[in-house]
Amino acid sequence: MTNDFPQVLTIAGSDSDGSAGMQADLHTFFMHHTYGASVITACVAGNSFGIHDSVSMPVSFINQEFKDLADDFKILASKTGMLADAELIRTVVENYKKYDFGPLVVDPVIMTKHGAMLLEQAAYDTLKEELIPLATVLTPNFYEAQKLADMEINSDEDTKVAAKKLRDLGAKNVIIKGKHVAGETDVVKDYVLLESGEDFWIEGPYYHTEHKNGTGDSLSAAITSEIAKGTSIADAIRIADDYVDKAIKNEISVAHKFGPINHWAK
Ligand code: PXL
Repeated sequence: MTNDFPQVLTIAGSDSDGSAGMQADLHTFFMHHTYGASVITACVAGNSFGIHDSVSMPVSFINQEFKDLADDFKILASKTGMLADAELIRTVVENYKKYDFGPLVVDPVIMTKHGAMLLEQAAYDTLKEELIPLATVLTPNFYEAQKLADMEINSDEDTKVAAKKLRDLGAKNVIIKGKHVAGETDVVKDYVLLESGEDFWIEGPYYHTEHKNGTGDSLSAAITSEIAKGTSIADAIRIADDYVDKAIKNEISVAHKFGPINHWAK
């Protein structure tokens, strides 16, 4: 009986406005009927206009969070989000290797959807060399994929080559989230390359809305939940993509500027 209910873990930063980071993960876990636990790595103060301050948690505190969860819970799948610096990434890697917290979904929070860097160079190297090799699923956006694969992506063929390079870094399965090119097309294409070598595209409409905060966090959190429930990786990714599509399409009115997606959308 103990610990029969599917439990998942987010290892991420807290976003005070509730739209992204750990809060988006927890909304998503809830909507996918999984119980969400959290290892908080950093706290961000911000709102829909932007991020205004952040602090990292001490290593000893993060170690204690992992230990407390390992002592009591049965985590079936985990995900990482914002990991502010190299020491923090190393701490997460050590703890993840020490305990059994299931398959790991790595959302490499390196760059925003608009291409701005969120991680300093030393942290980037640690993420690439130590965390990504642990990934069951890696979920970079277009810019993160370009940076990690060390190449420009200008075509579908390029996307496929980049995904293979990300697999060569050690990630078992990869989804590269597509870029919207203003004025060119209103379709966004995500590319999935599975461990088996099978690959597929997921195409969806581009929605002209500013309520898109937490999109990447929610996609990776939904994949994590589905994996915990025993869904195949391919289906977990499809279900997660569909969830995020609906959550963007059915906008809710919260905050003034770059608002959250709608987790209740059906
Ligand atoms: O969505 C990326 C992200 C992840 N984690 C935290 C954030 C953000 C973006 O604002 O604040 C804590």
